[in-house]
Amino acid sequence: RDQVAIVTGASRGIGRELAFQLAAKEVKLSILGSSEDIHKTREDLKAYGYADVLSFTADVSNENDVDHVVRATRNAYGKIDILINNAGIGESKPVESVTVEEWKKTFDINVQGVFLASKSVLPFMREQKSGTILTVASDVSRYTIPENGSLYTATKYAVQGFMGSLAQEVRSDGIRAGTINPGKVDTYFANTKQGEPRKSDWLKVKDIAQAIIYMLEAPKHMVIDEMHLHSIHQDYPR
Ligand code: NJP
Repeated sequence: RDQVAIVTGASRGIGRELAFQLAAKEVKLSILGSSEDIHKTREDLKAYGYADVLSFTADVSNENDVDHVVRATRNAYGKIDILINNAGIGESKPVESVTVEEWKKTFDINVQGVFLASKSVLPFMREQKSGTILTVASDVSRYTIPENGSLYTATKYAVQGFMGSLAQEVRSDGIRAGTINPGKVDTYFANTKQGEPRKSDWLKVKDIAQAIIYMLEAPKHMVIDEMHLHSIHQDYPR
């Protein structure tokens, strides 16, 4: 009750569903995405009767954008209990056709974005002596995939290392940090559409949002470092 959460990448996919599930638990929300679609999520939440929602067009790889969202959240709600680093991009391409621009952009969003948002909320969480930072990484942050995923995999390995180290750094101030590592989820990821027939046996956004809520609702003295989950139908390379 009375919790305040920032969710990045809530225009669609996992982040949008998570926003609905958190709002249903009366969590006050700040949601952000790089496109105007983020405001549609807020309007839809309001249409469901969830009033405490701020929405921001903000790029997670831009320090000013991220700091603005964090400050505005703290000013509006007085505290920040939860940060969900969910925004992310990725495309499958053989290494020799990945451009340096694509490499940098993917790292900027998937890795620097997690760093910037975590850095920005930490002073407030340290002051409060509490908080939870969860990052949606990927099953590829522990395994590799046979699908031209070198760039995407590299970013998620980086995030896994960052979050593991962060968890150690902040726990003495009562702050928990962890990752959730899904297999294939039916979203709009990599320029696809939600609900495509080929994705019928993939995990659903509801599954991931529910798992994140489970991690958030764990007793405050308990840290779930990593949660790995995948569809029972997914081949699982190790
Ligand atoms: O993807 P999608 P997911 N700044 O494309 C936002 C991970 N994951 O829900 O910017 C701020 O439906 C974008 O909004 P907008 C994955 O790596 C997925 O599947 O307004 N926001 C949208 O809301 C990622 O970390 C699978 O267009 C930015 C959201 O991000 C997380 O799950 C498997 C942004 C993406 O929604 C959520 O992805 C896995 C920016 N610069 C891990 N750029 C999977 N789907 O199979 C994008 O292992 N966004």
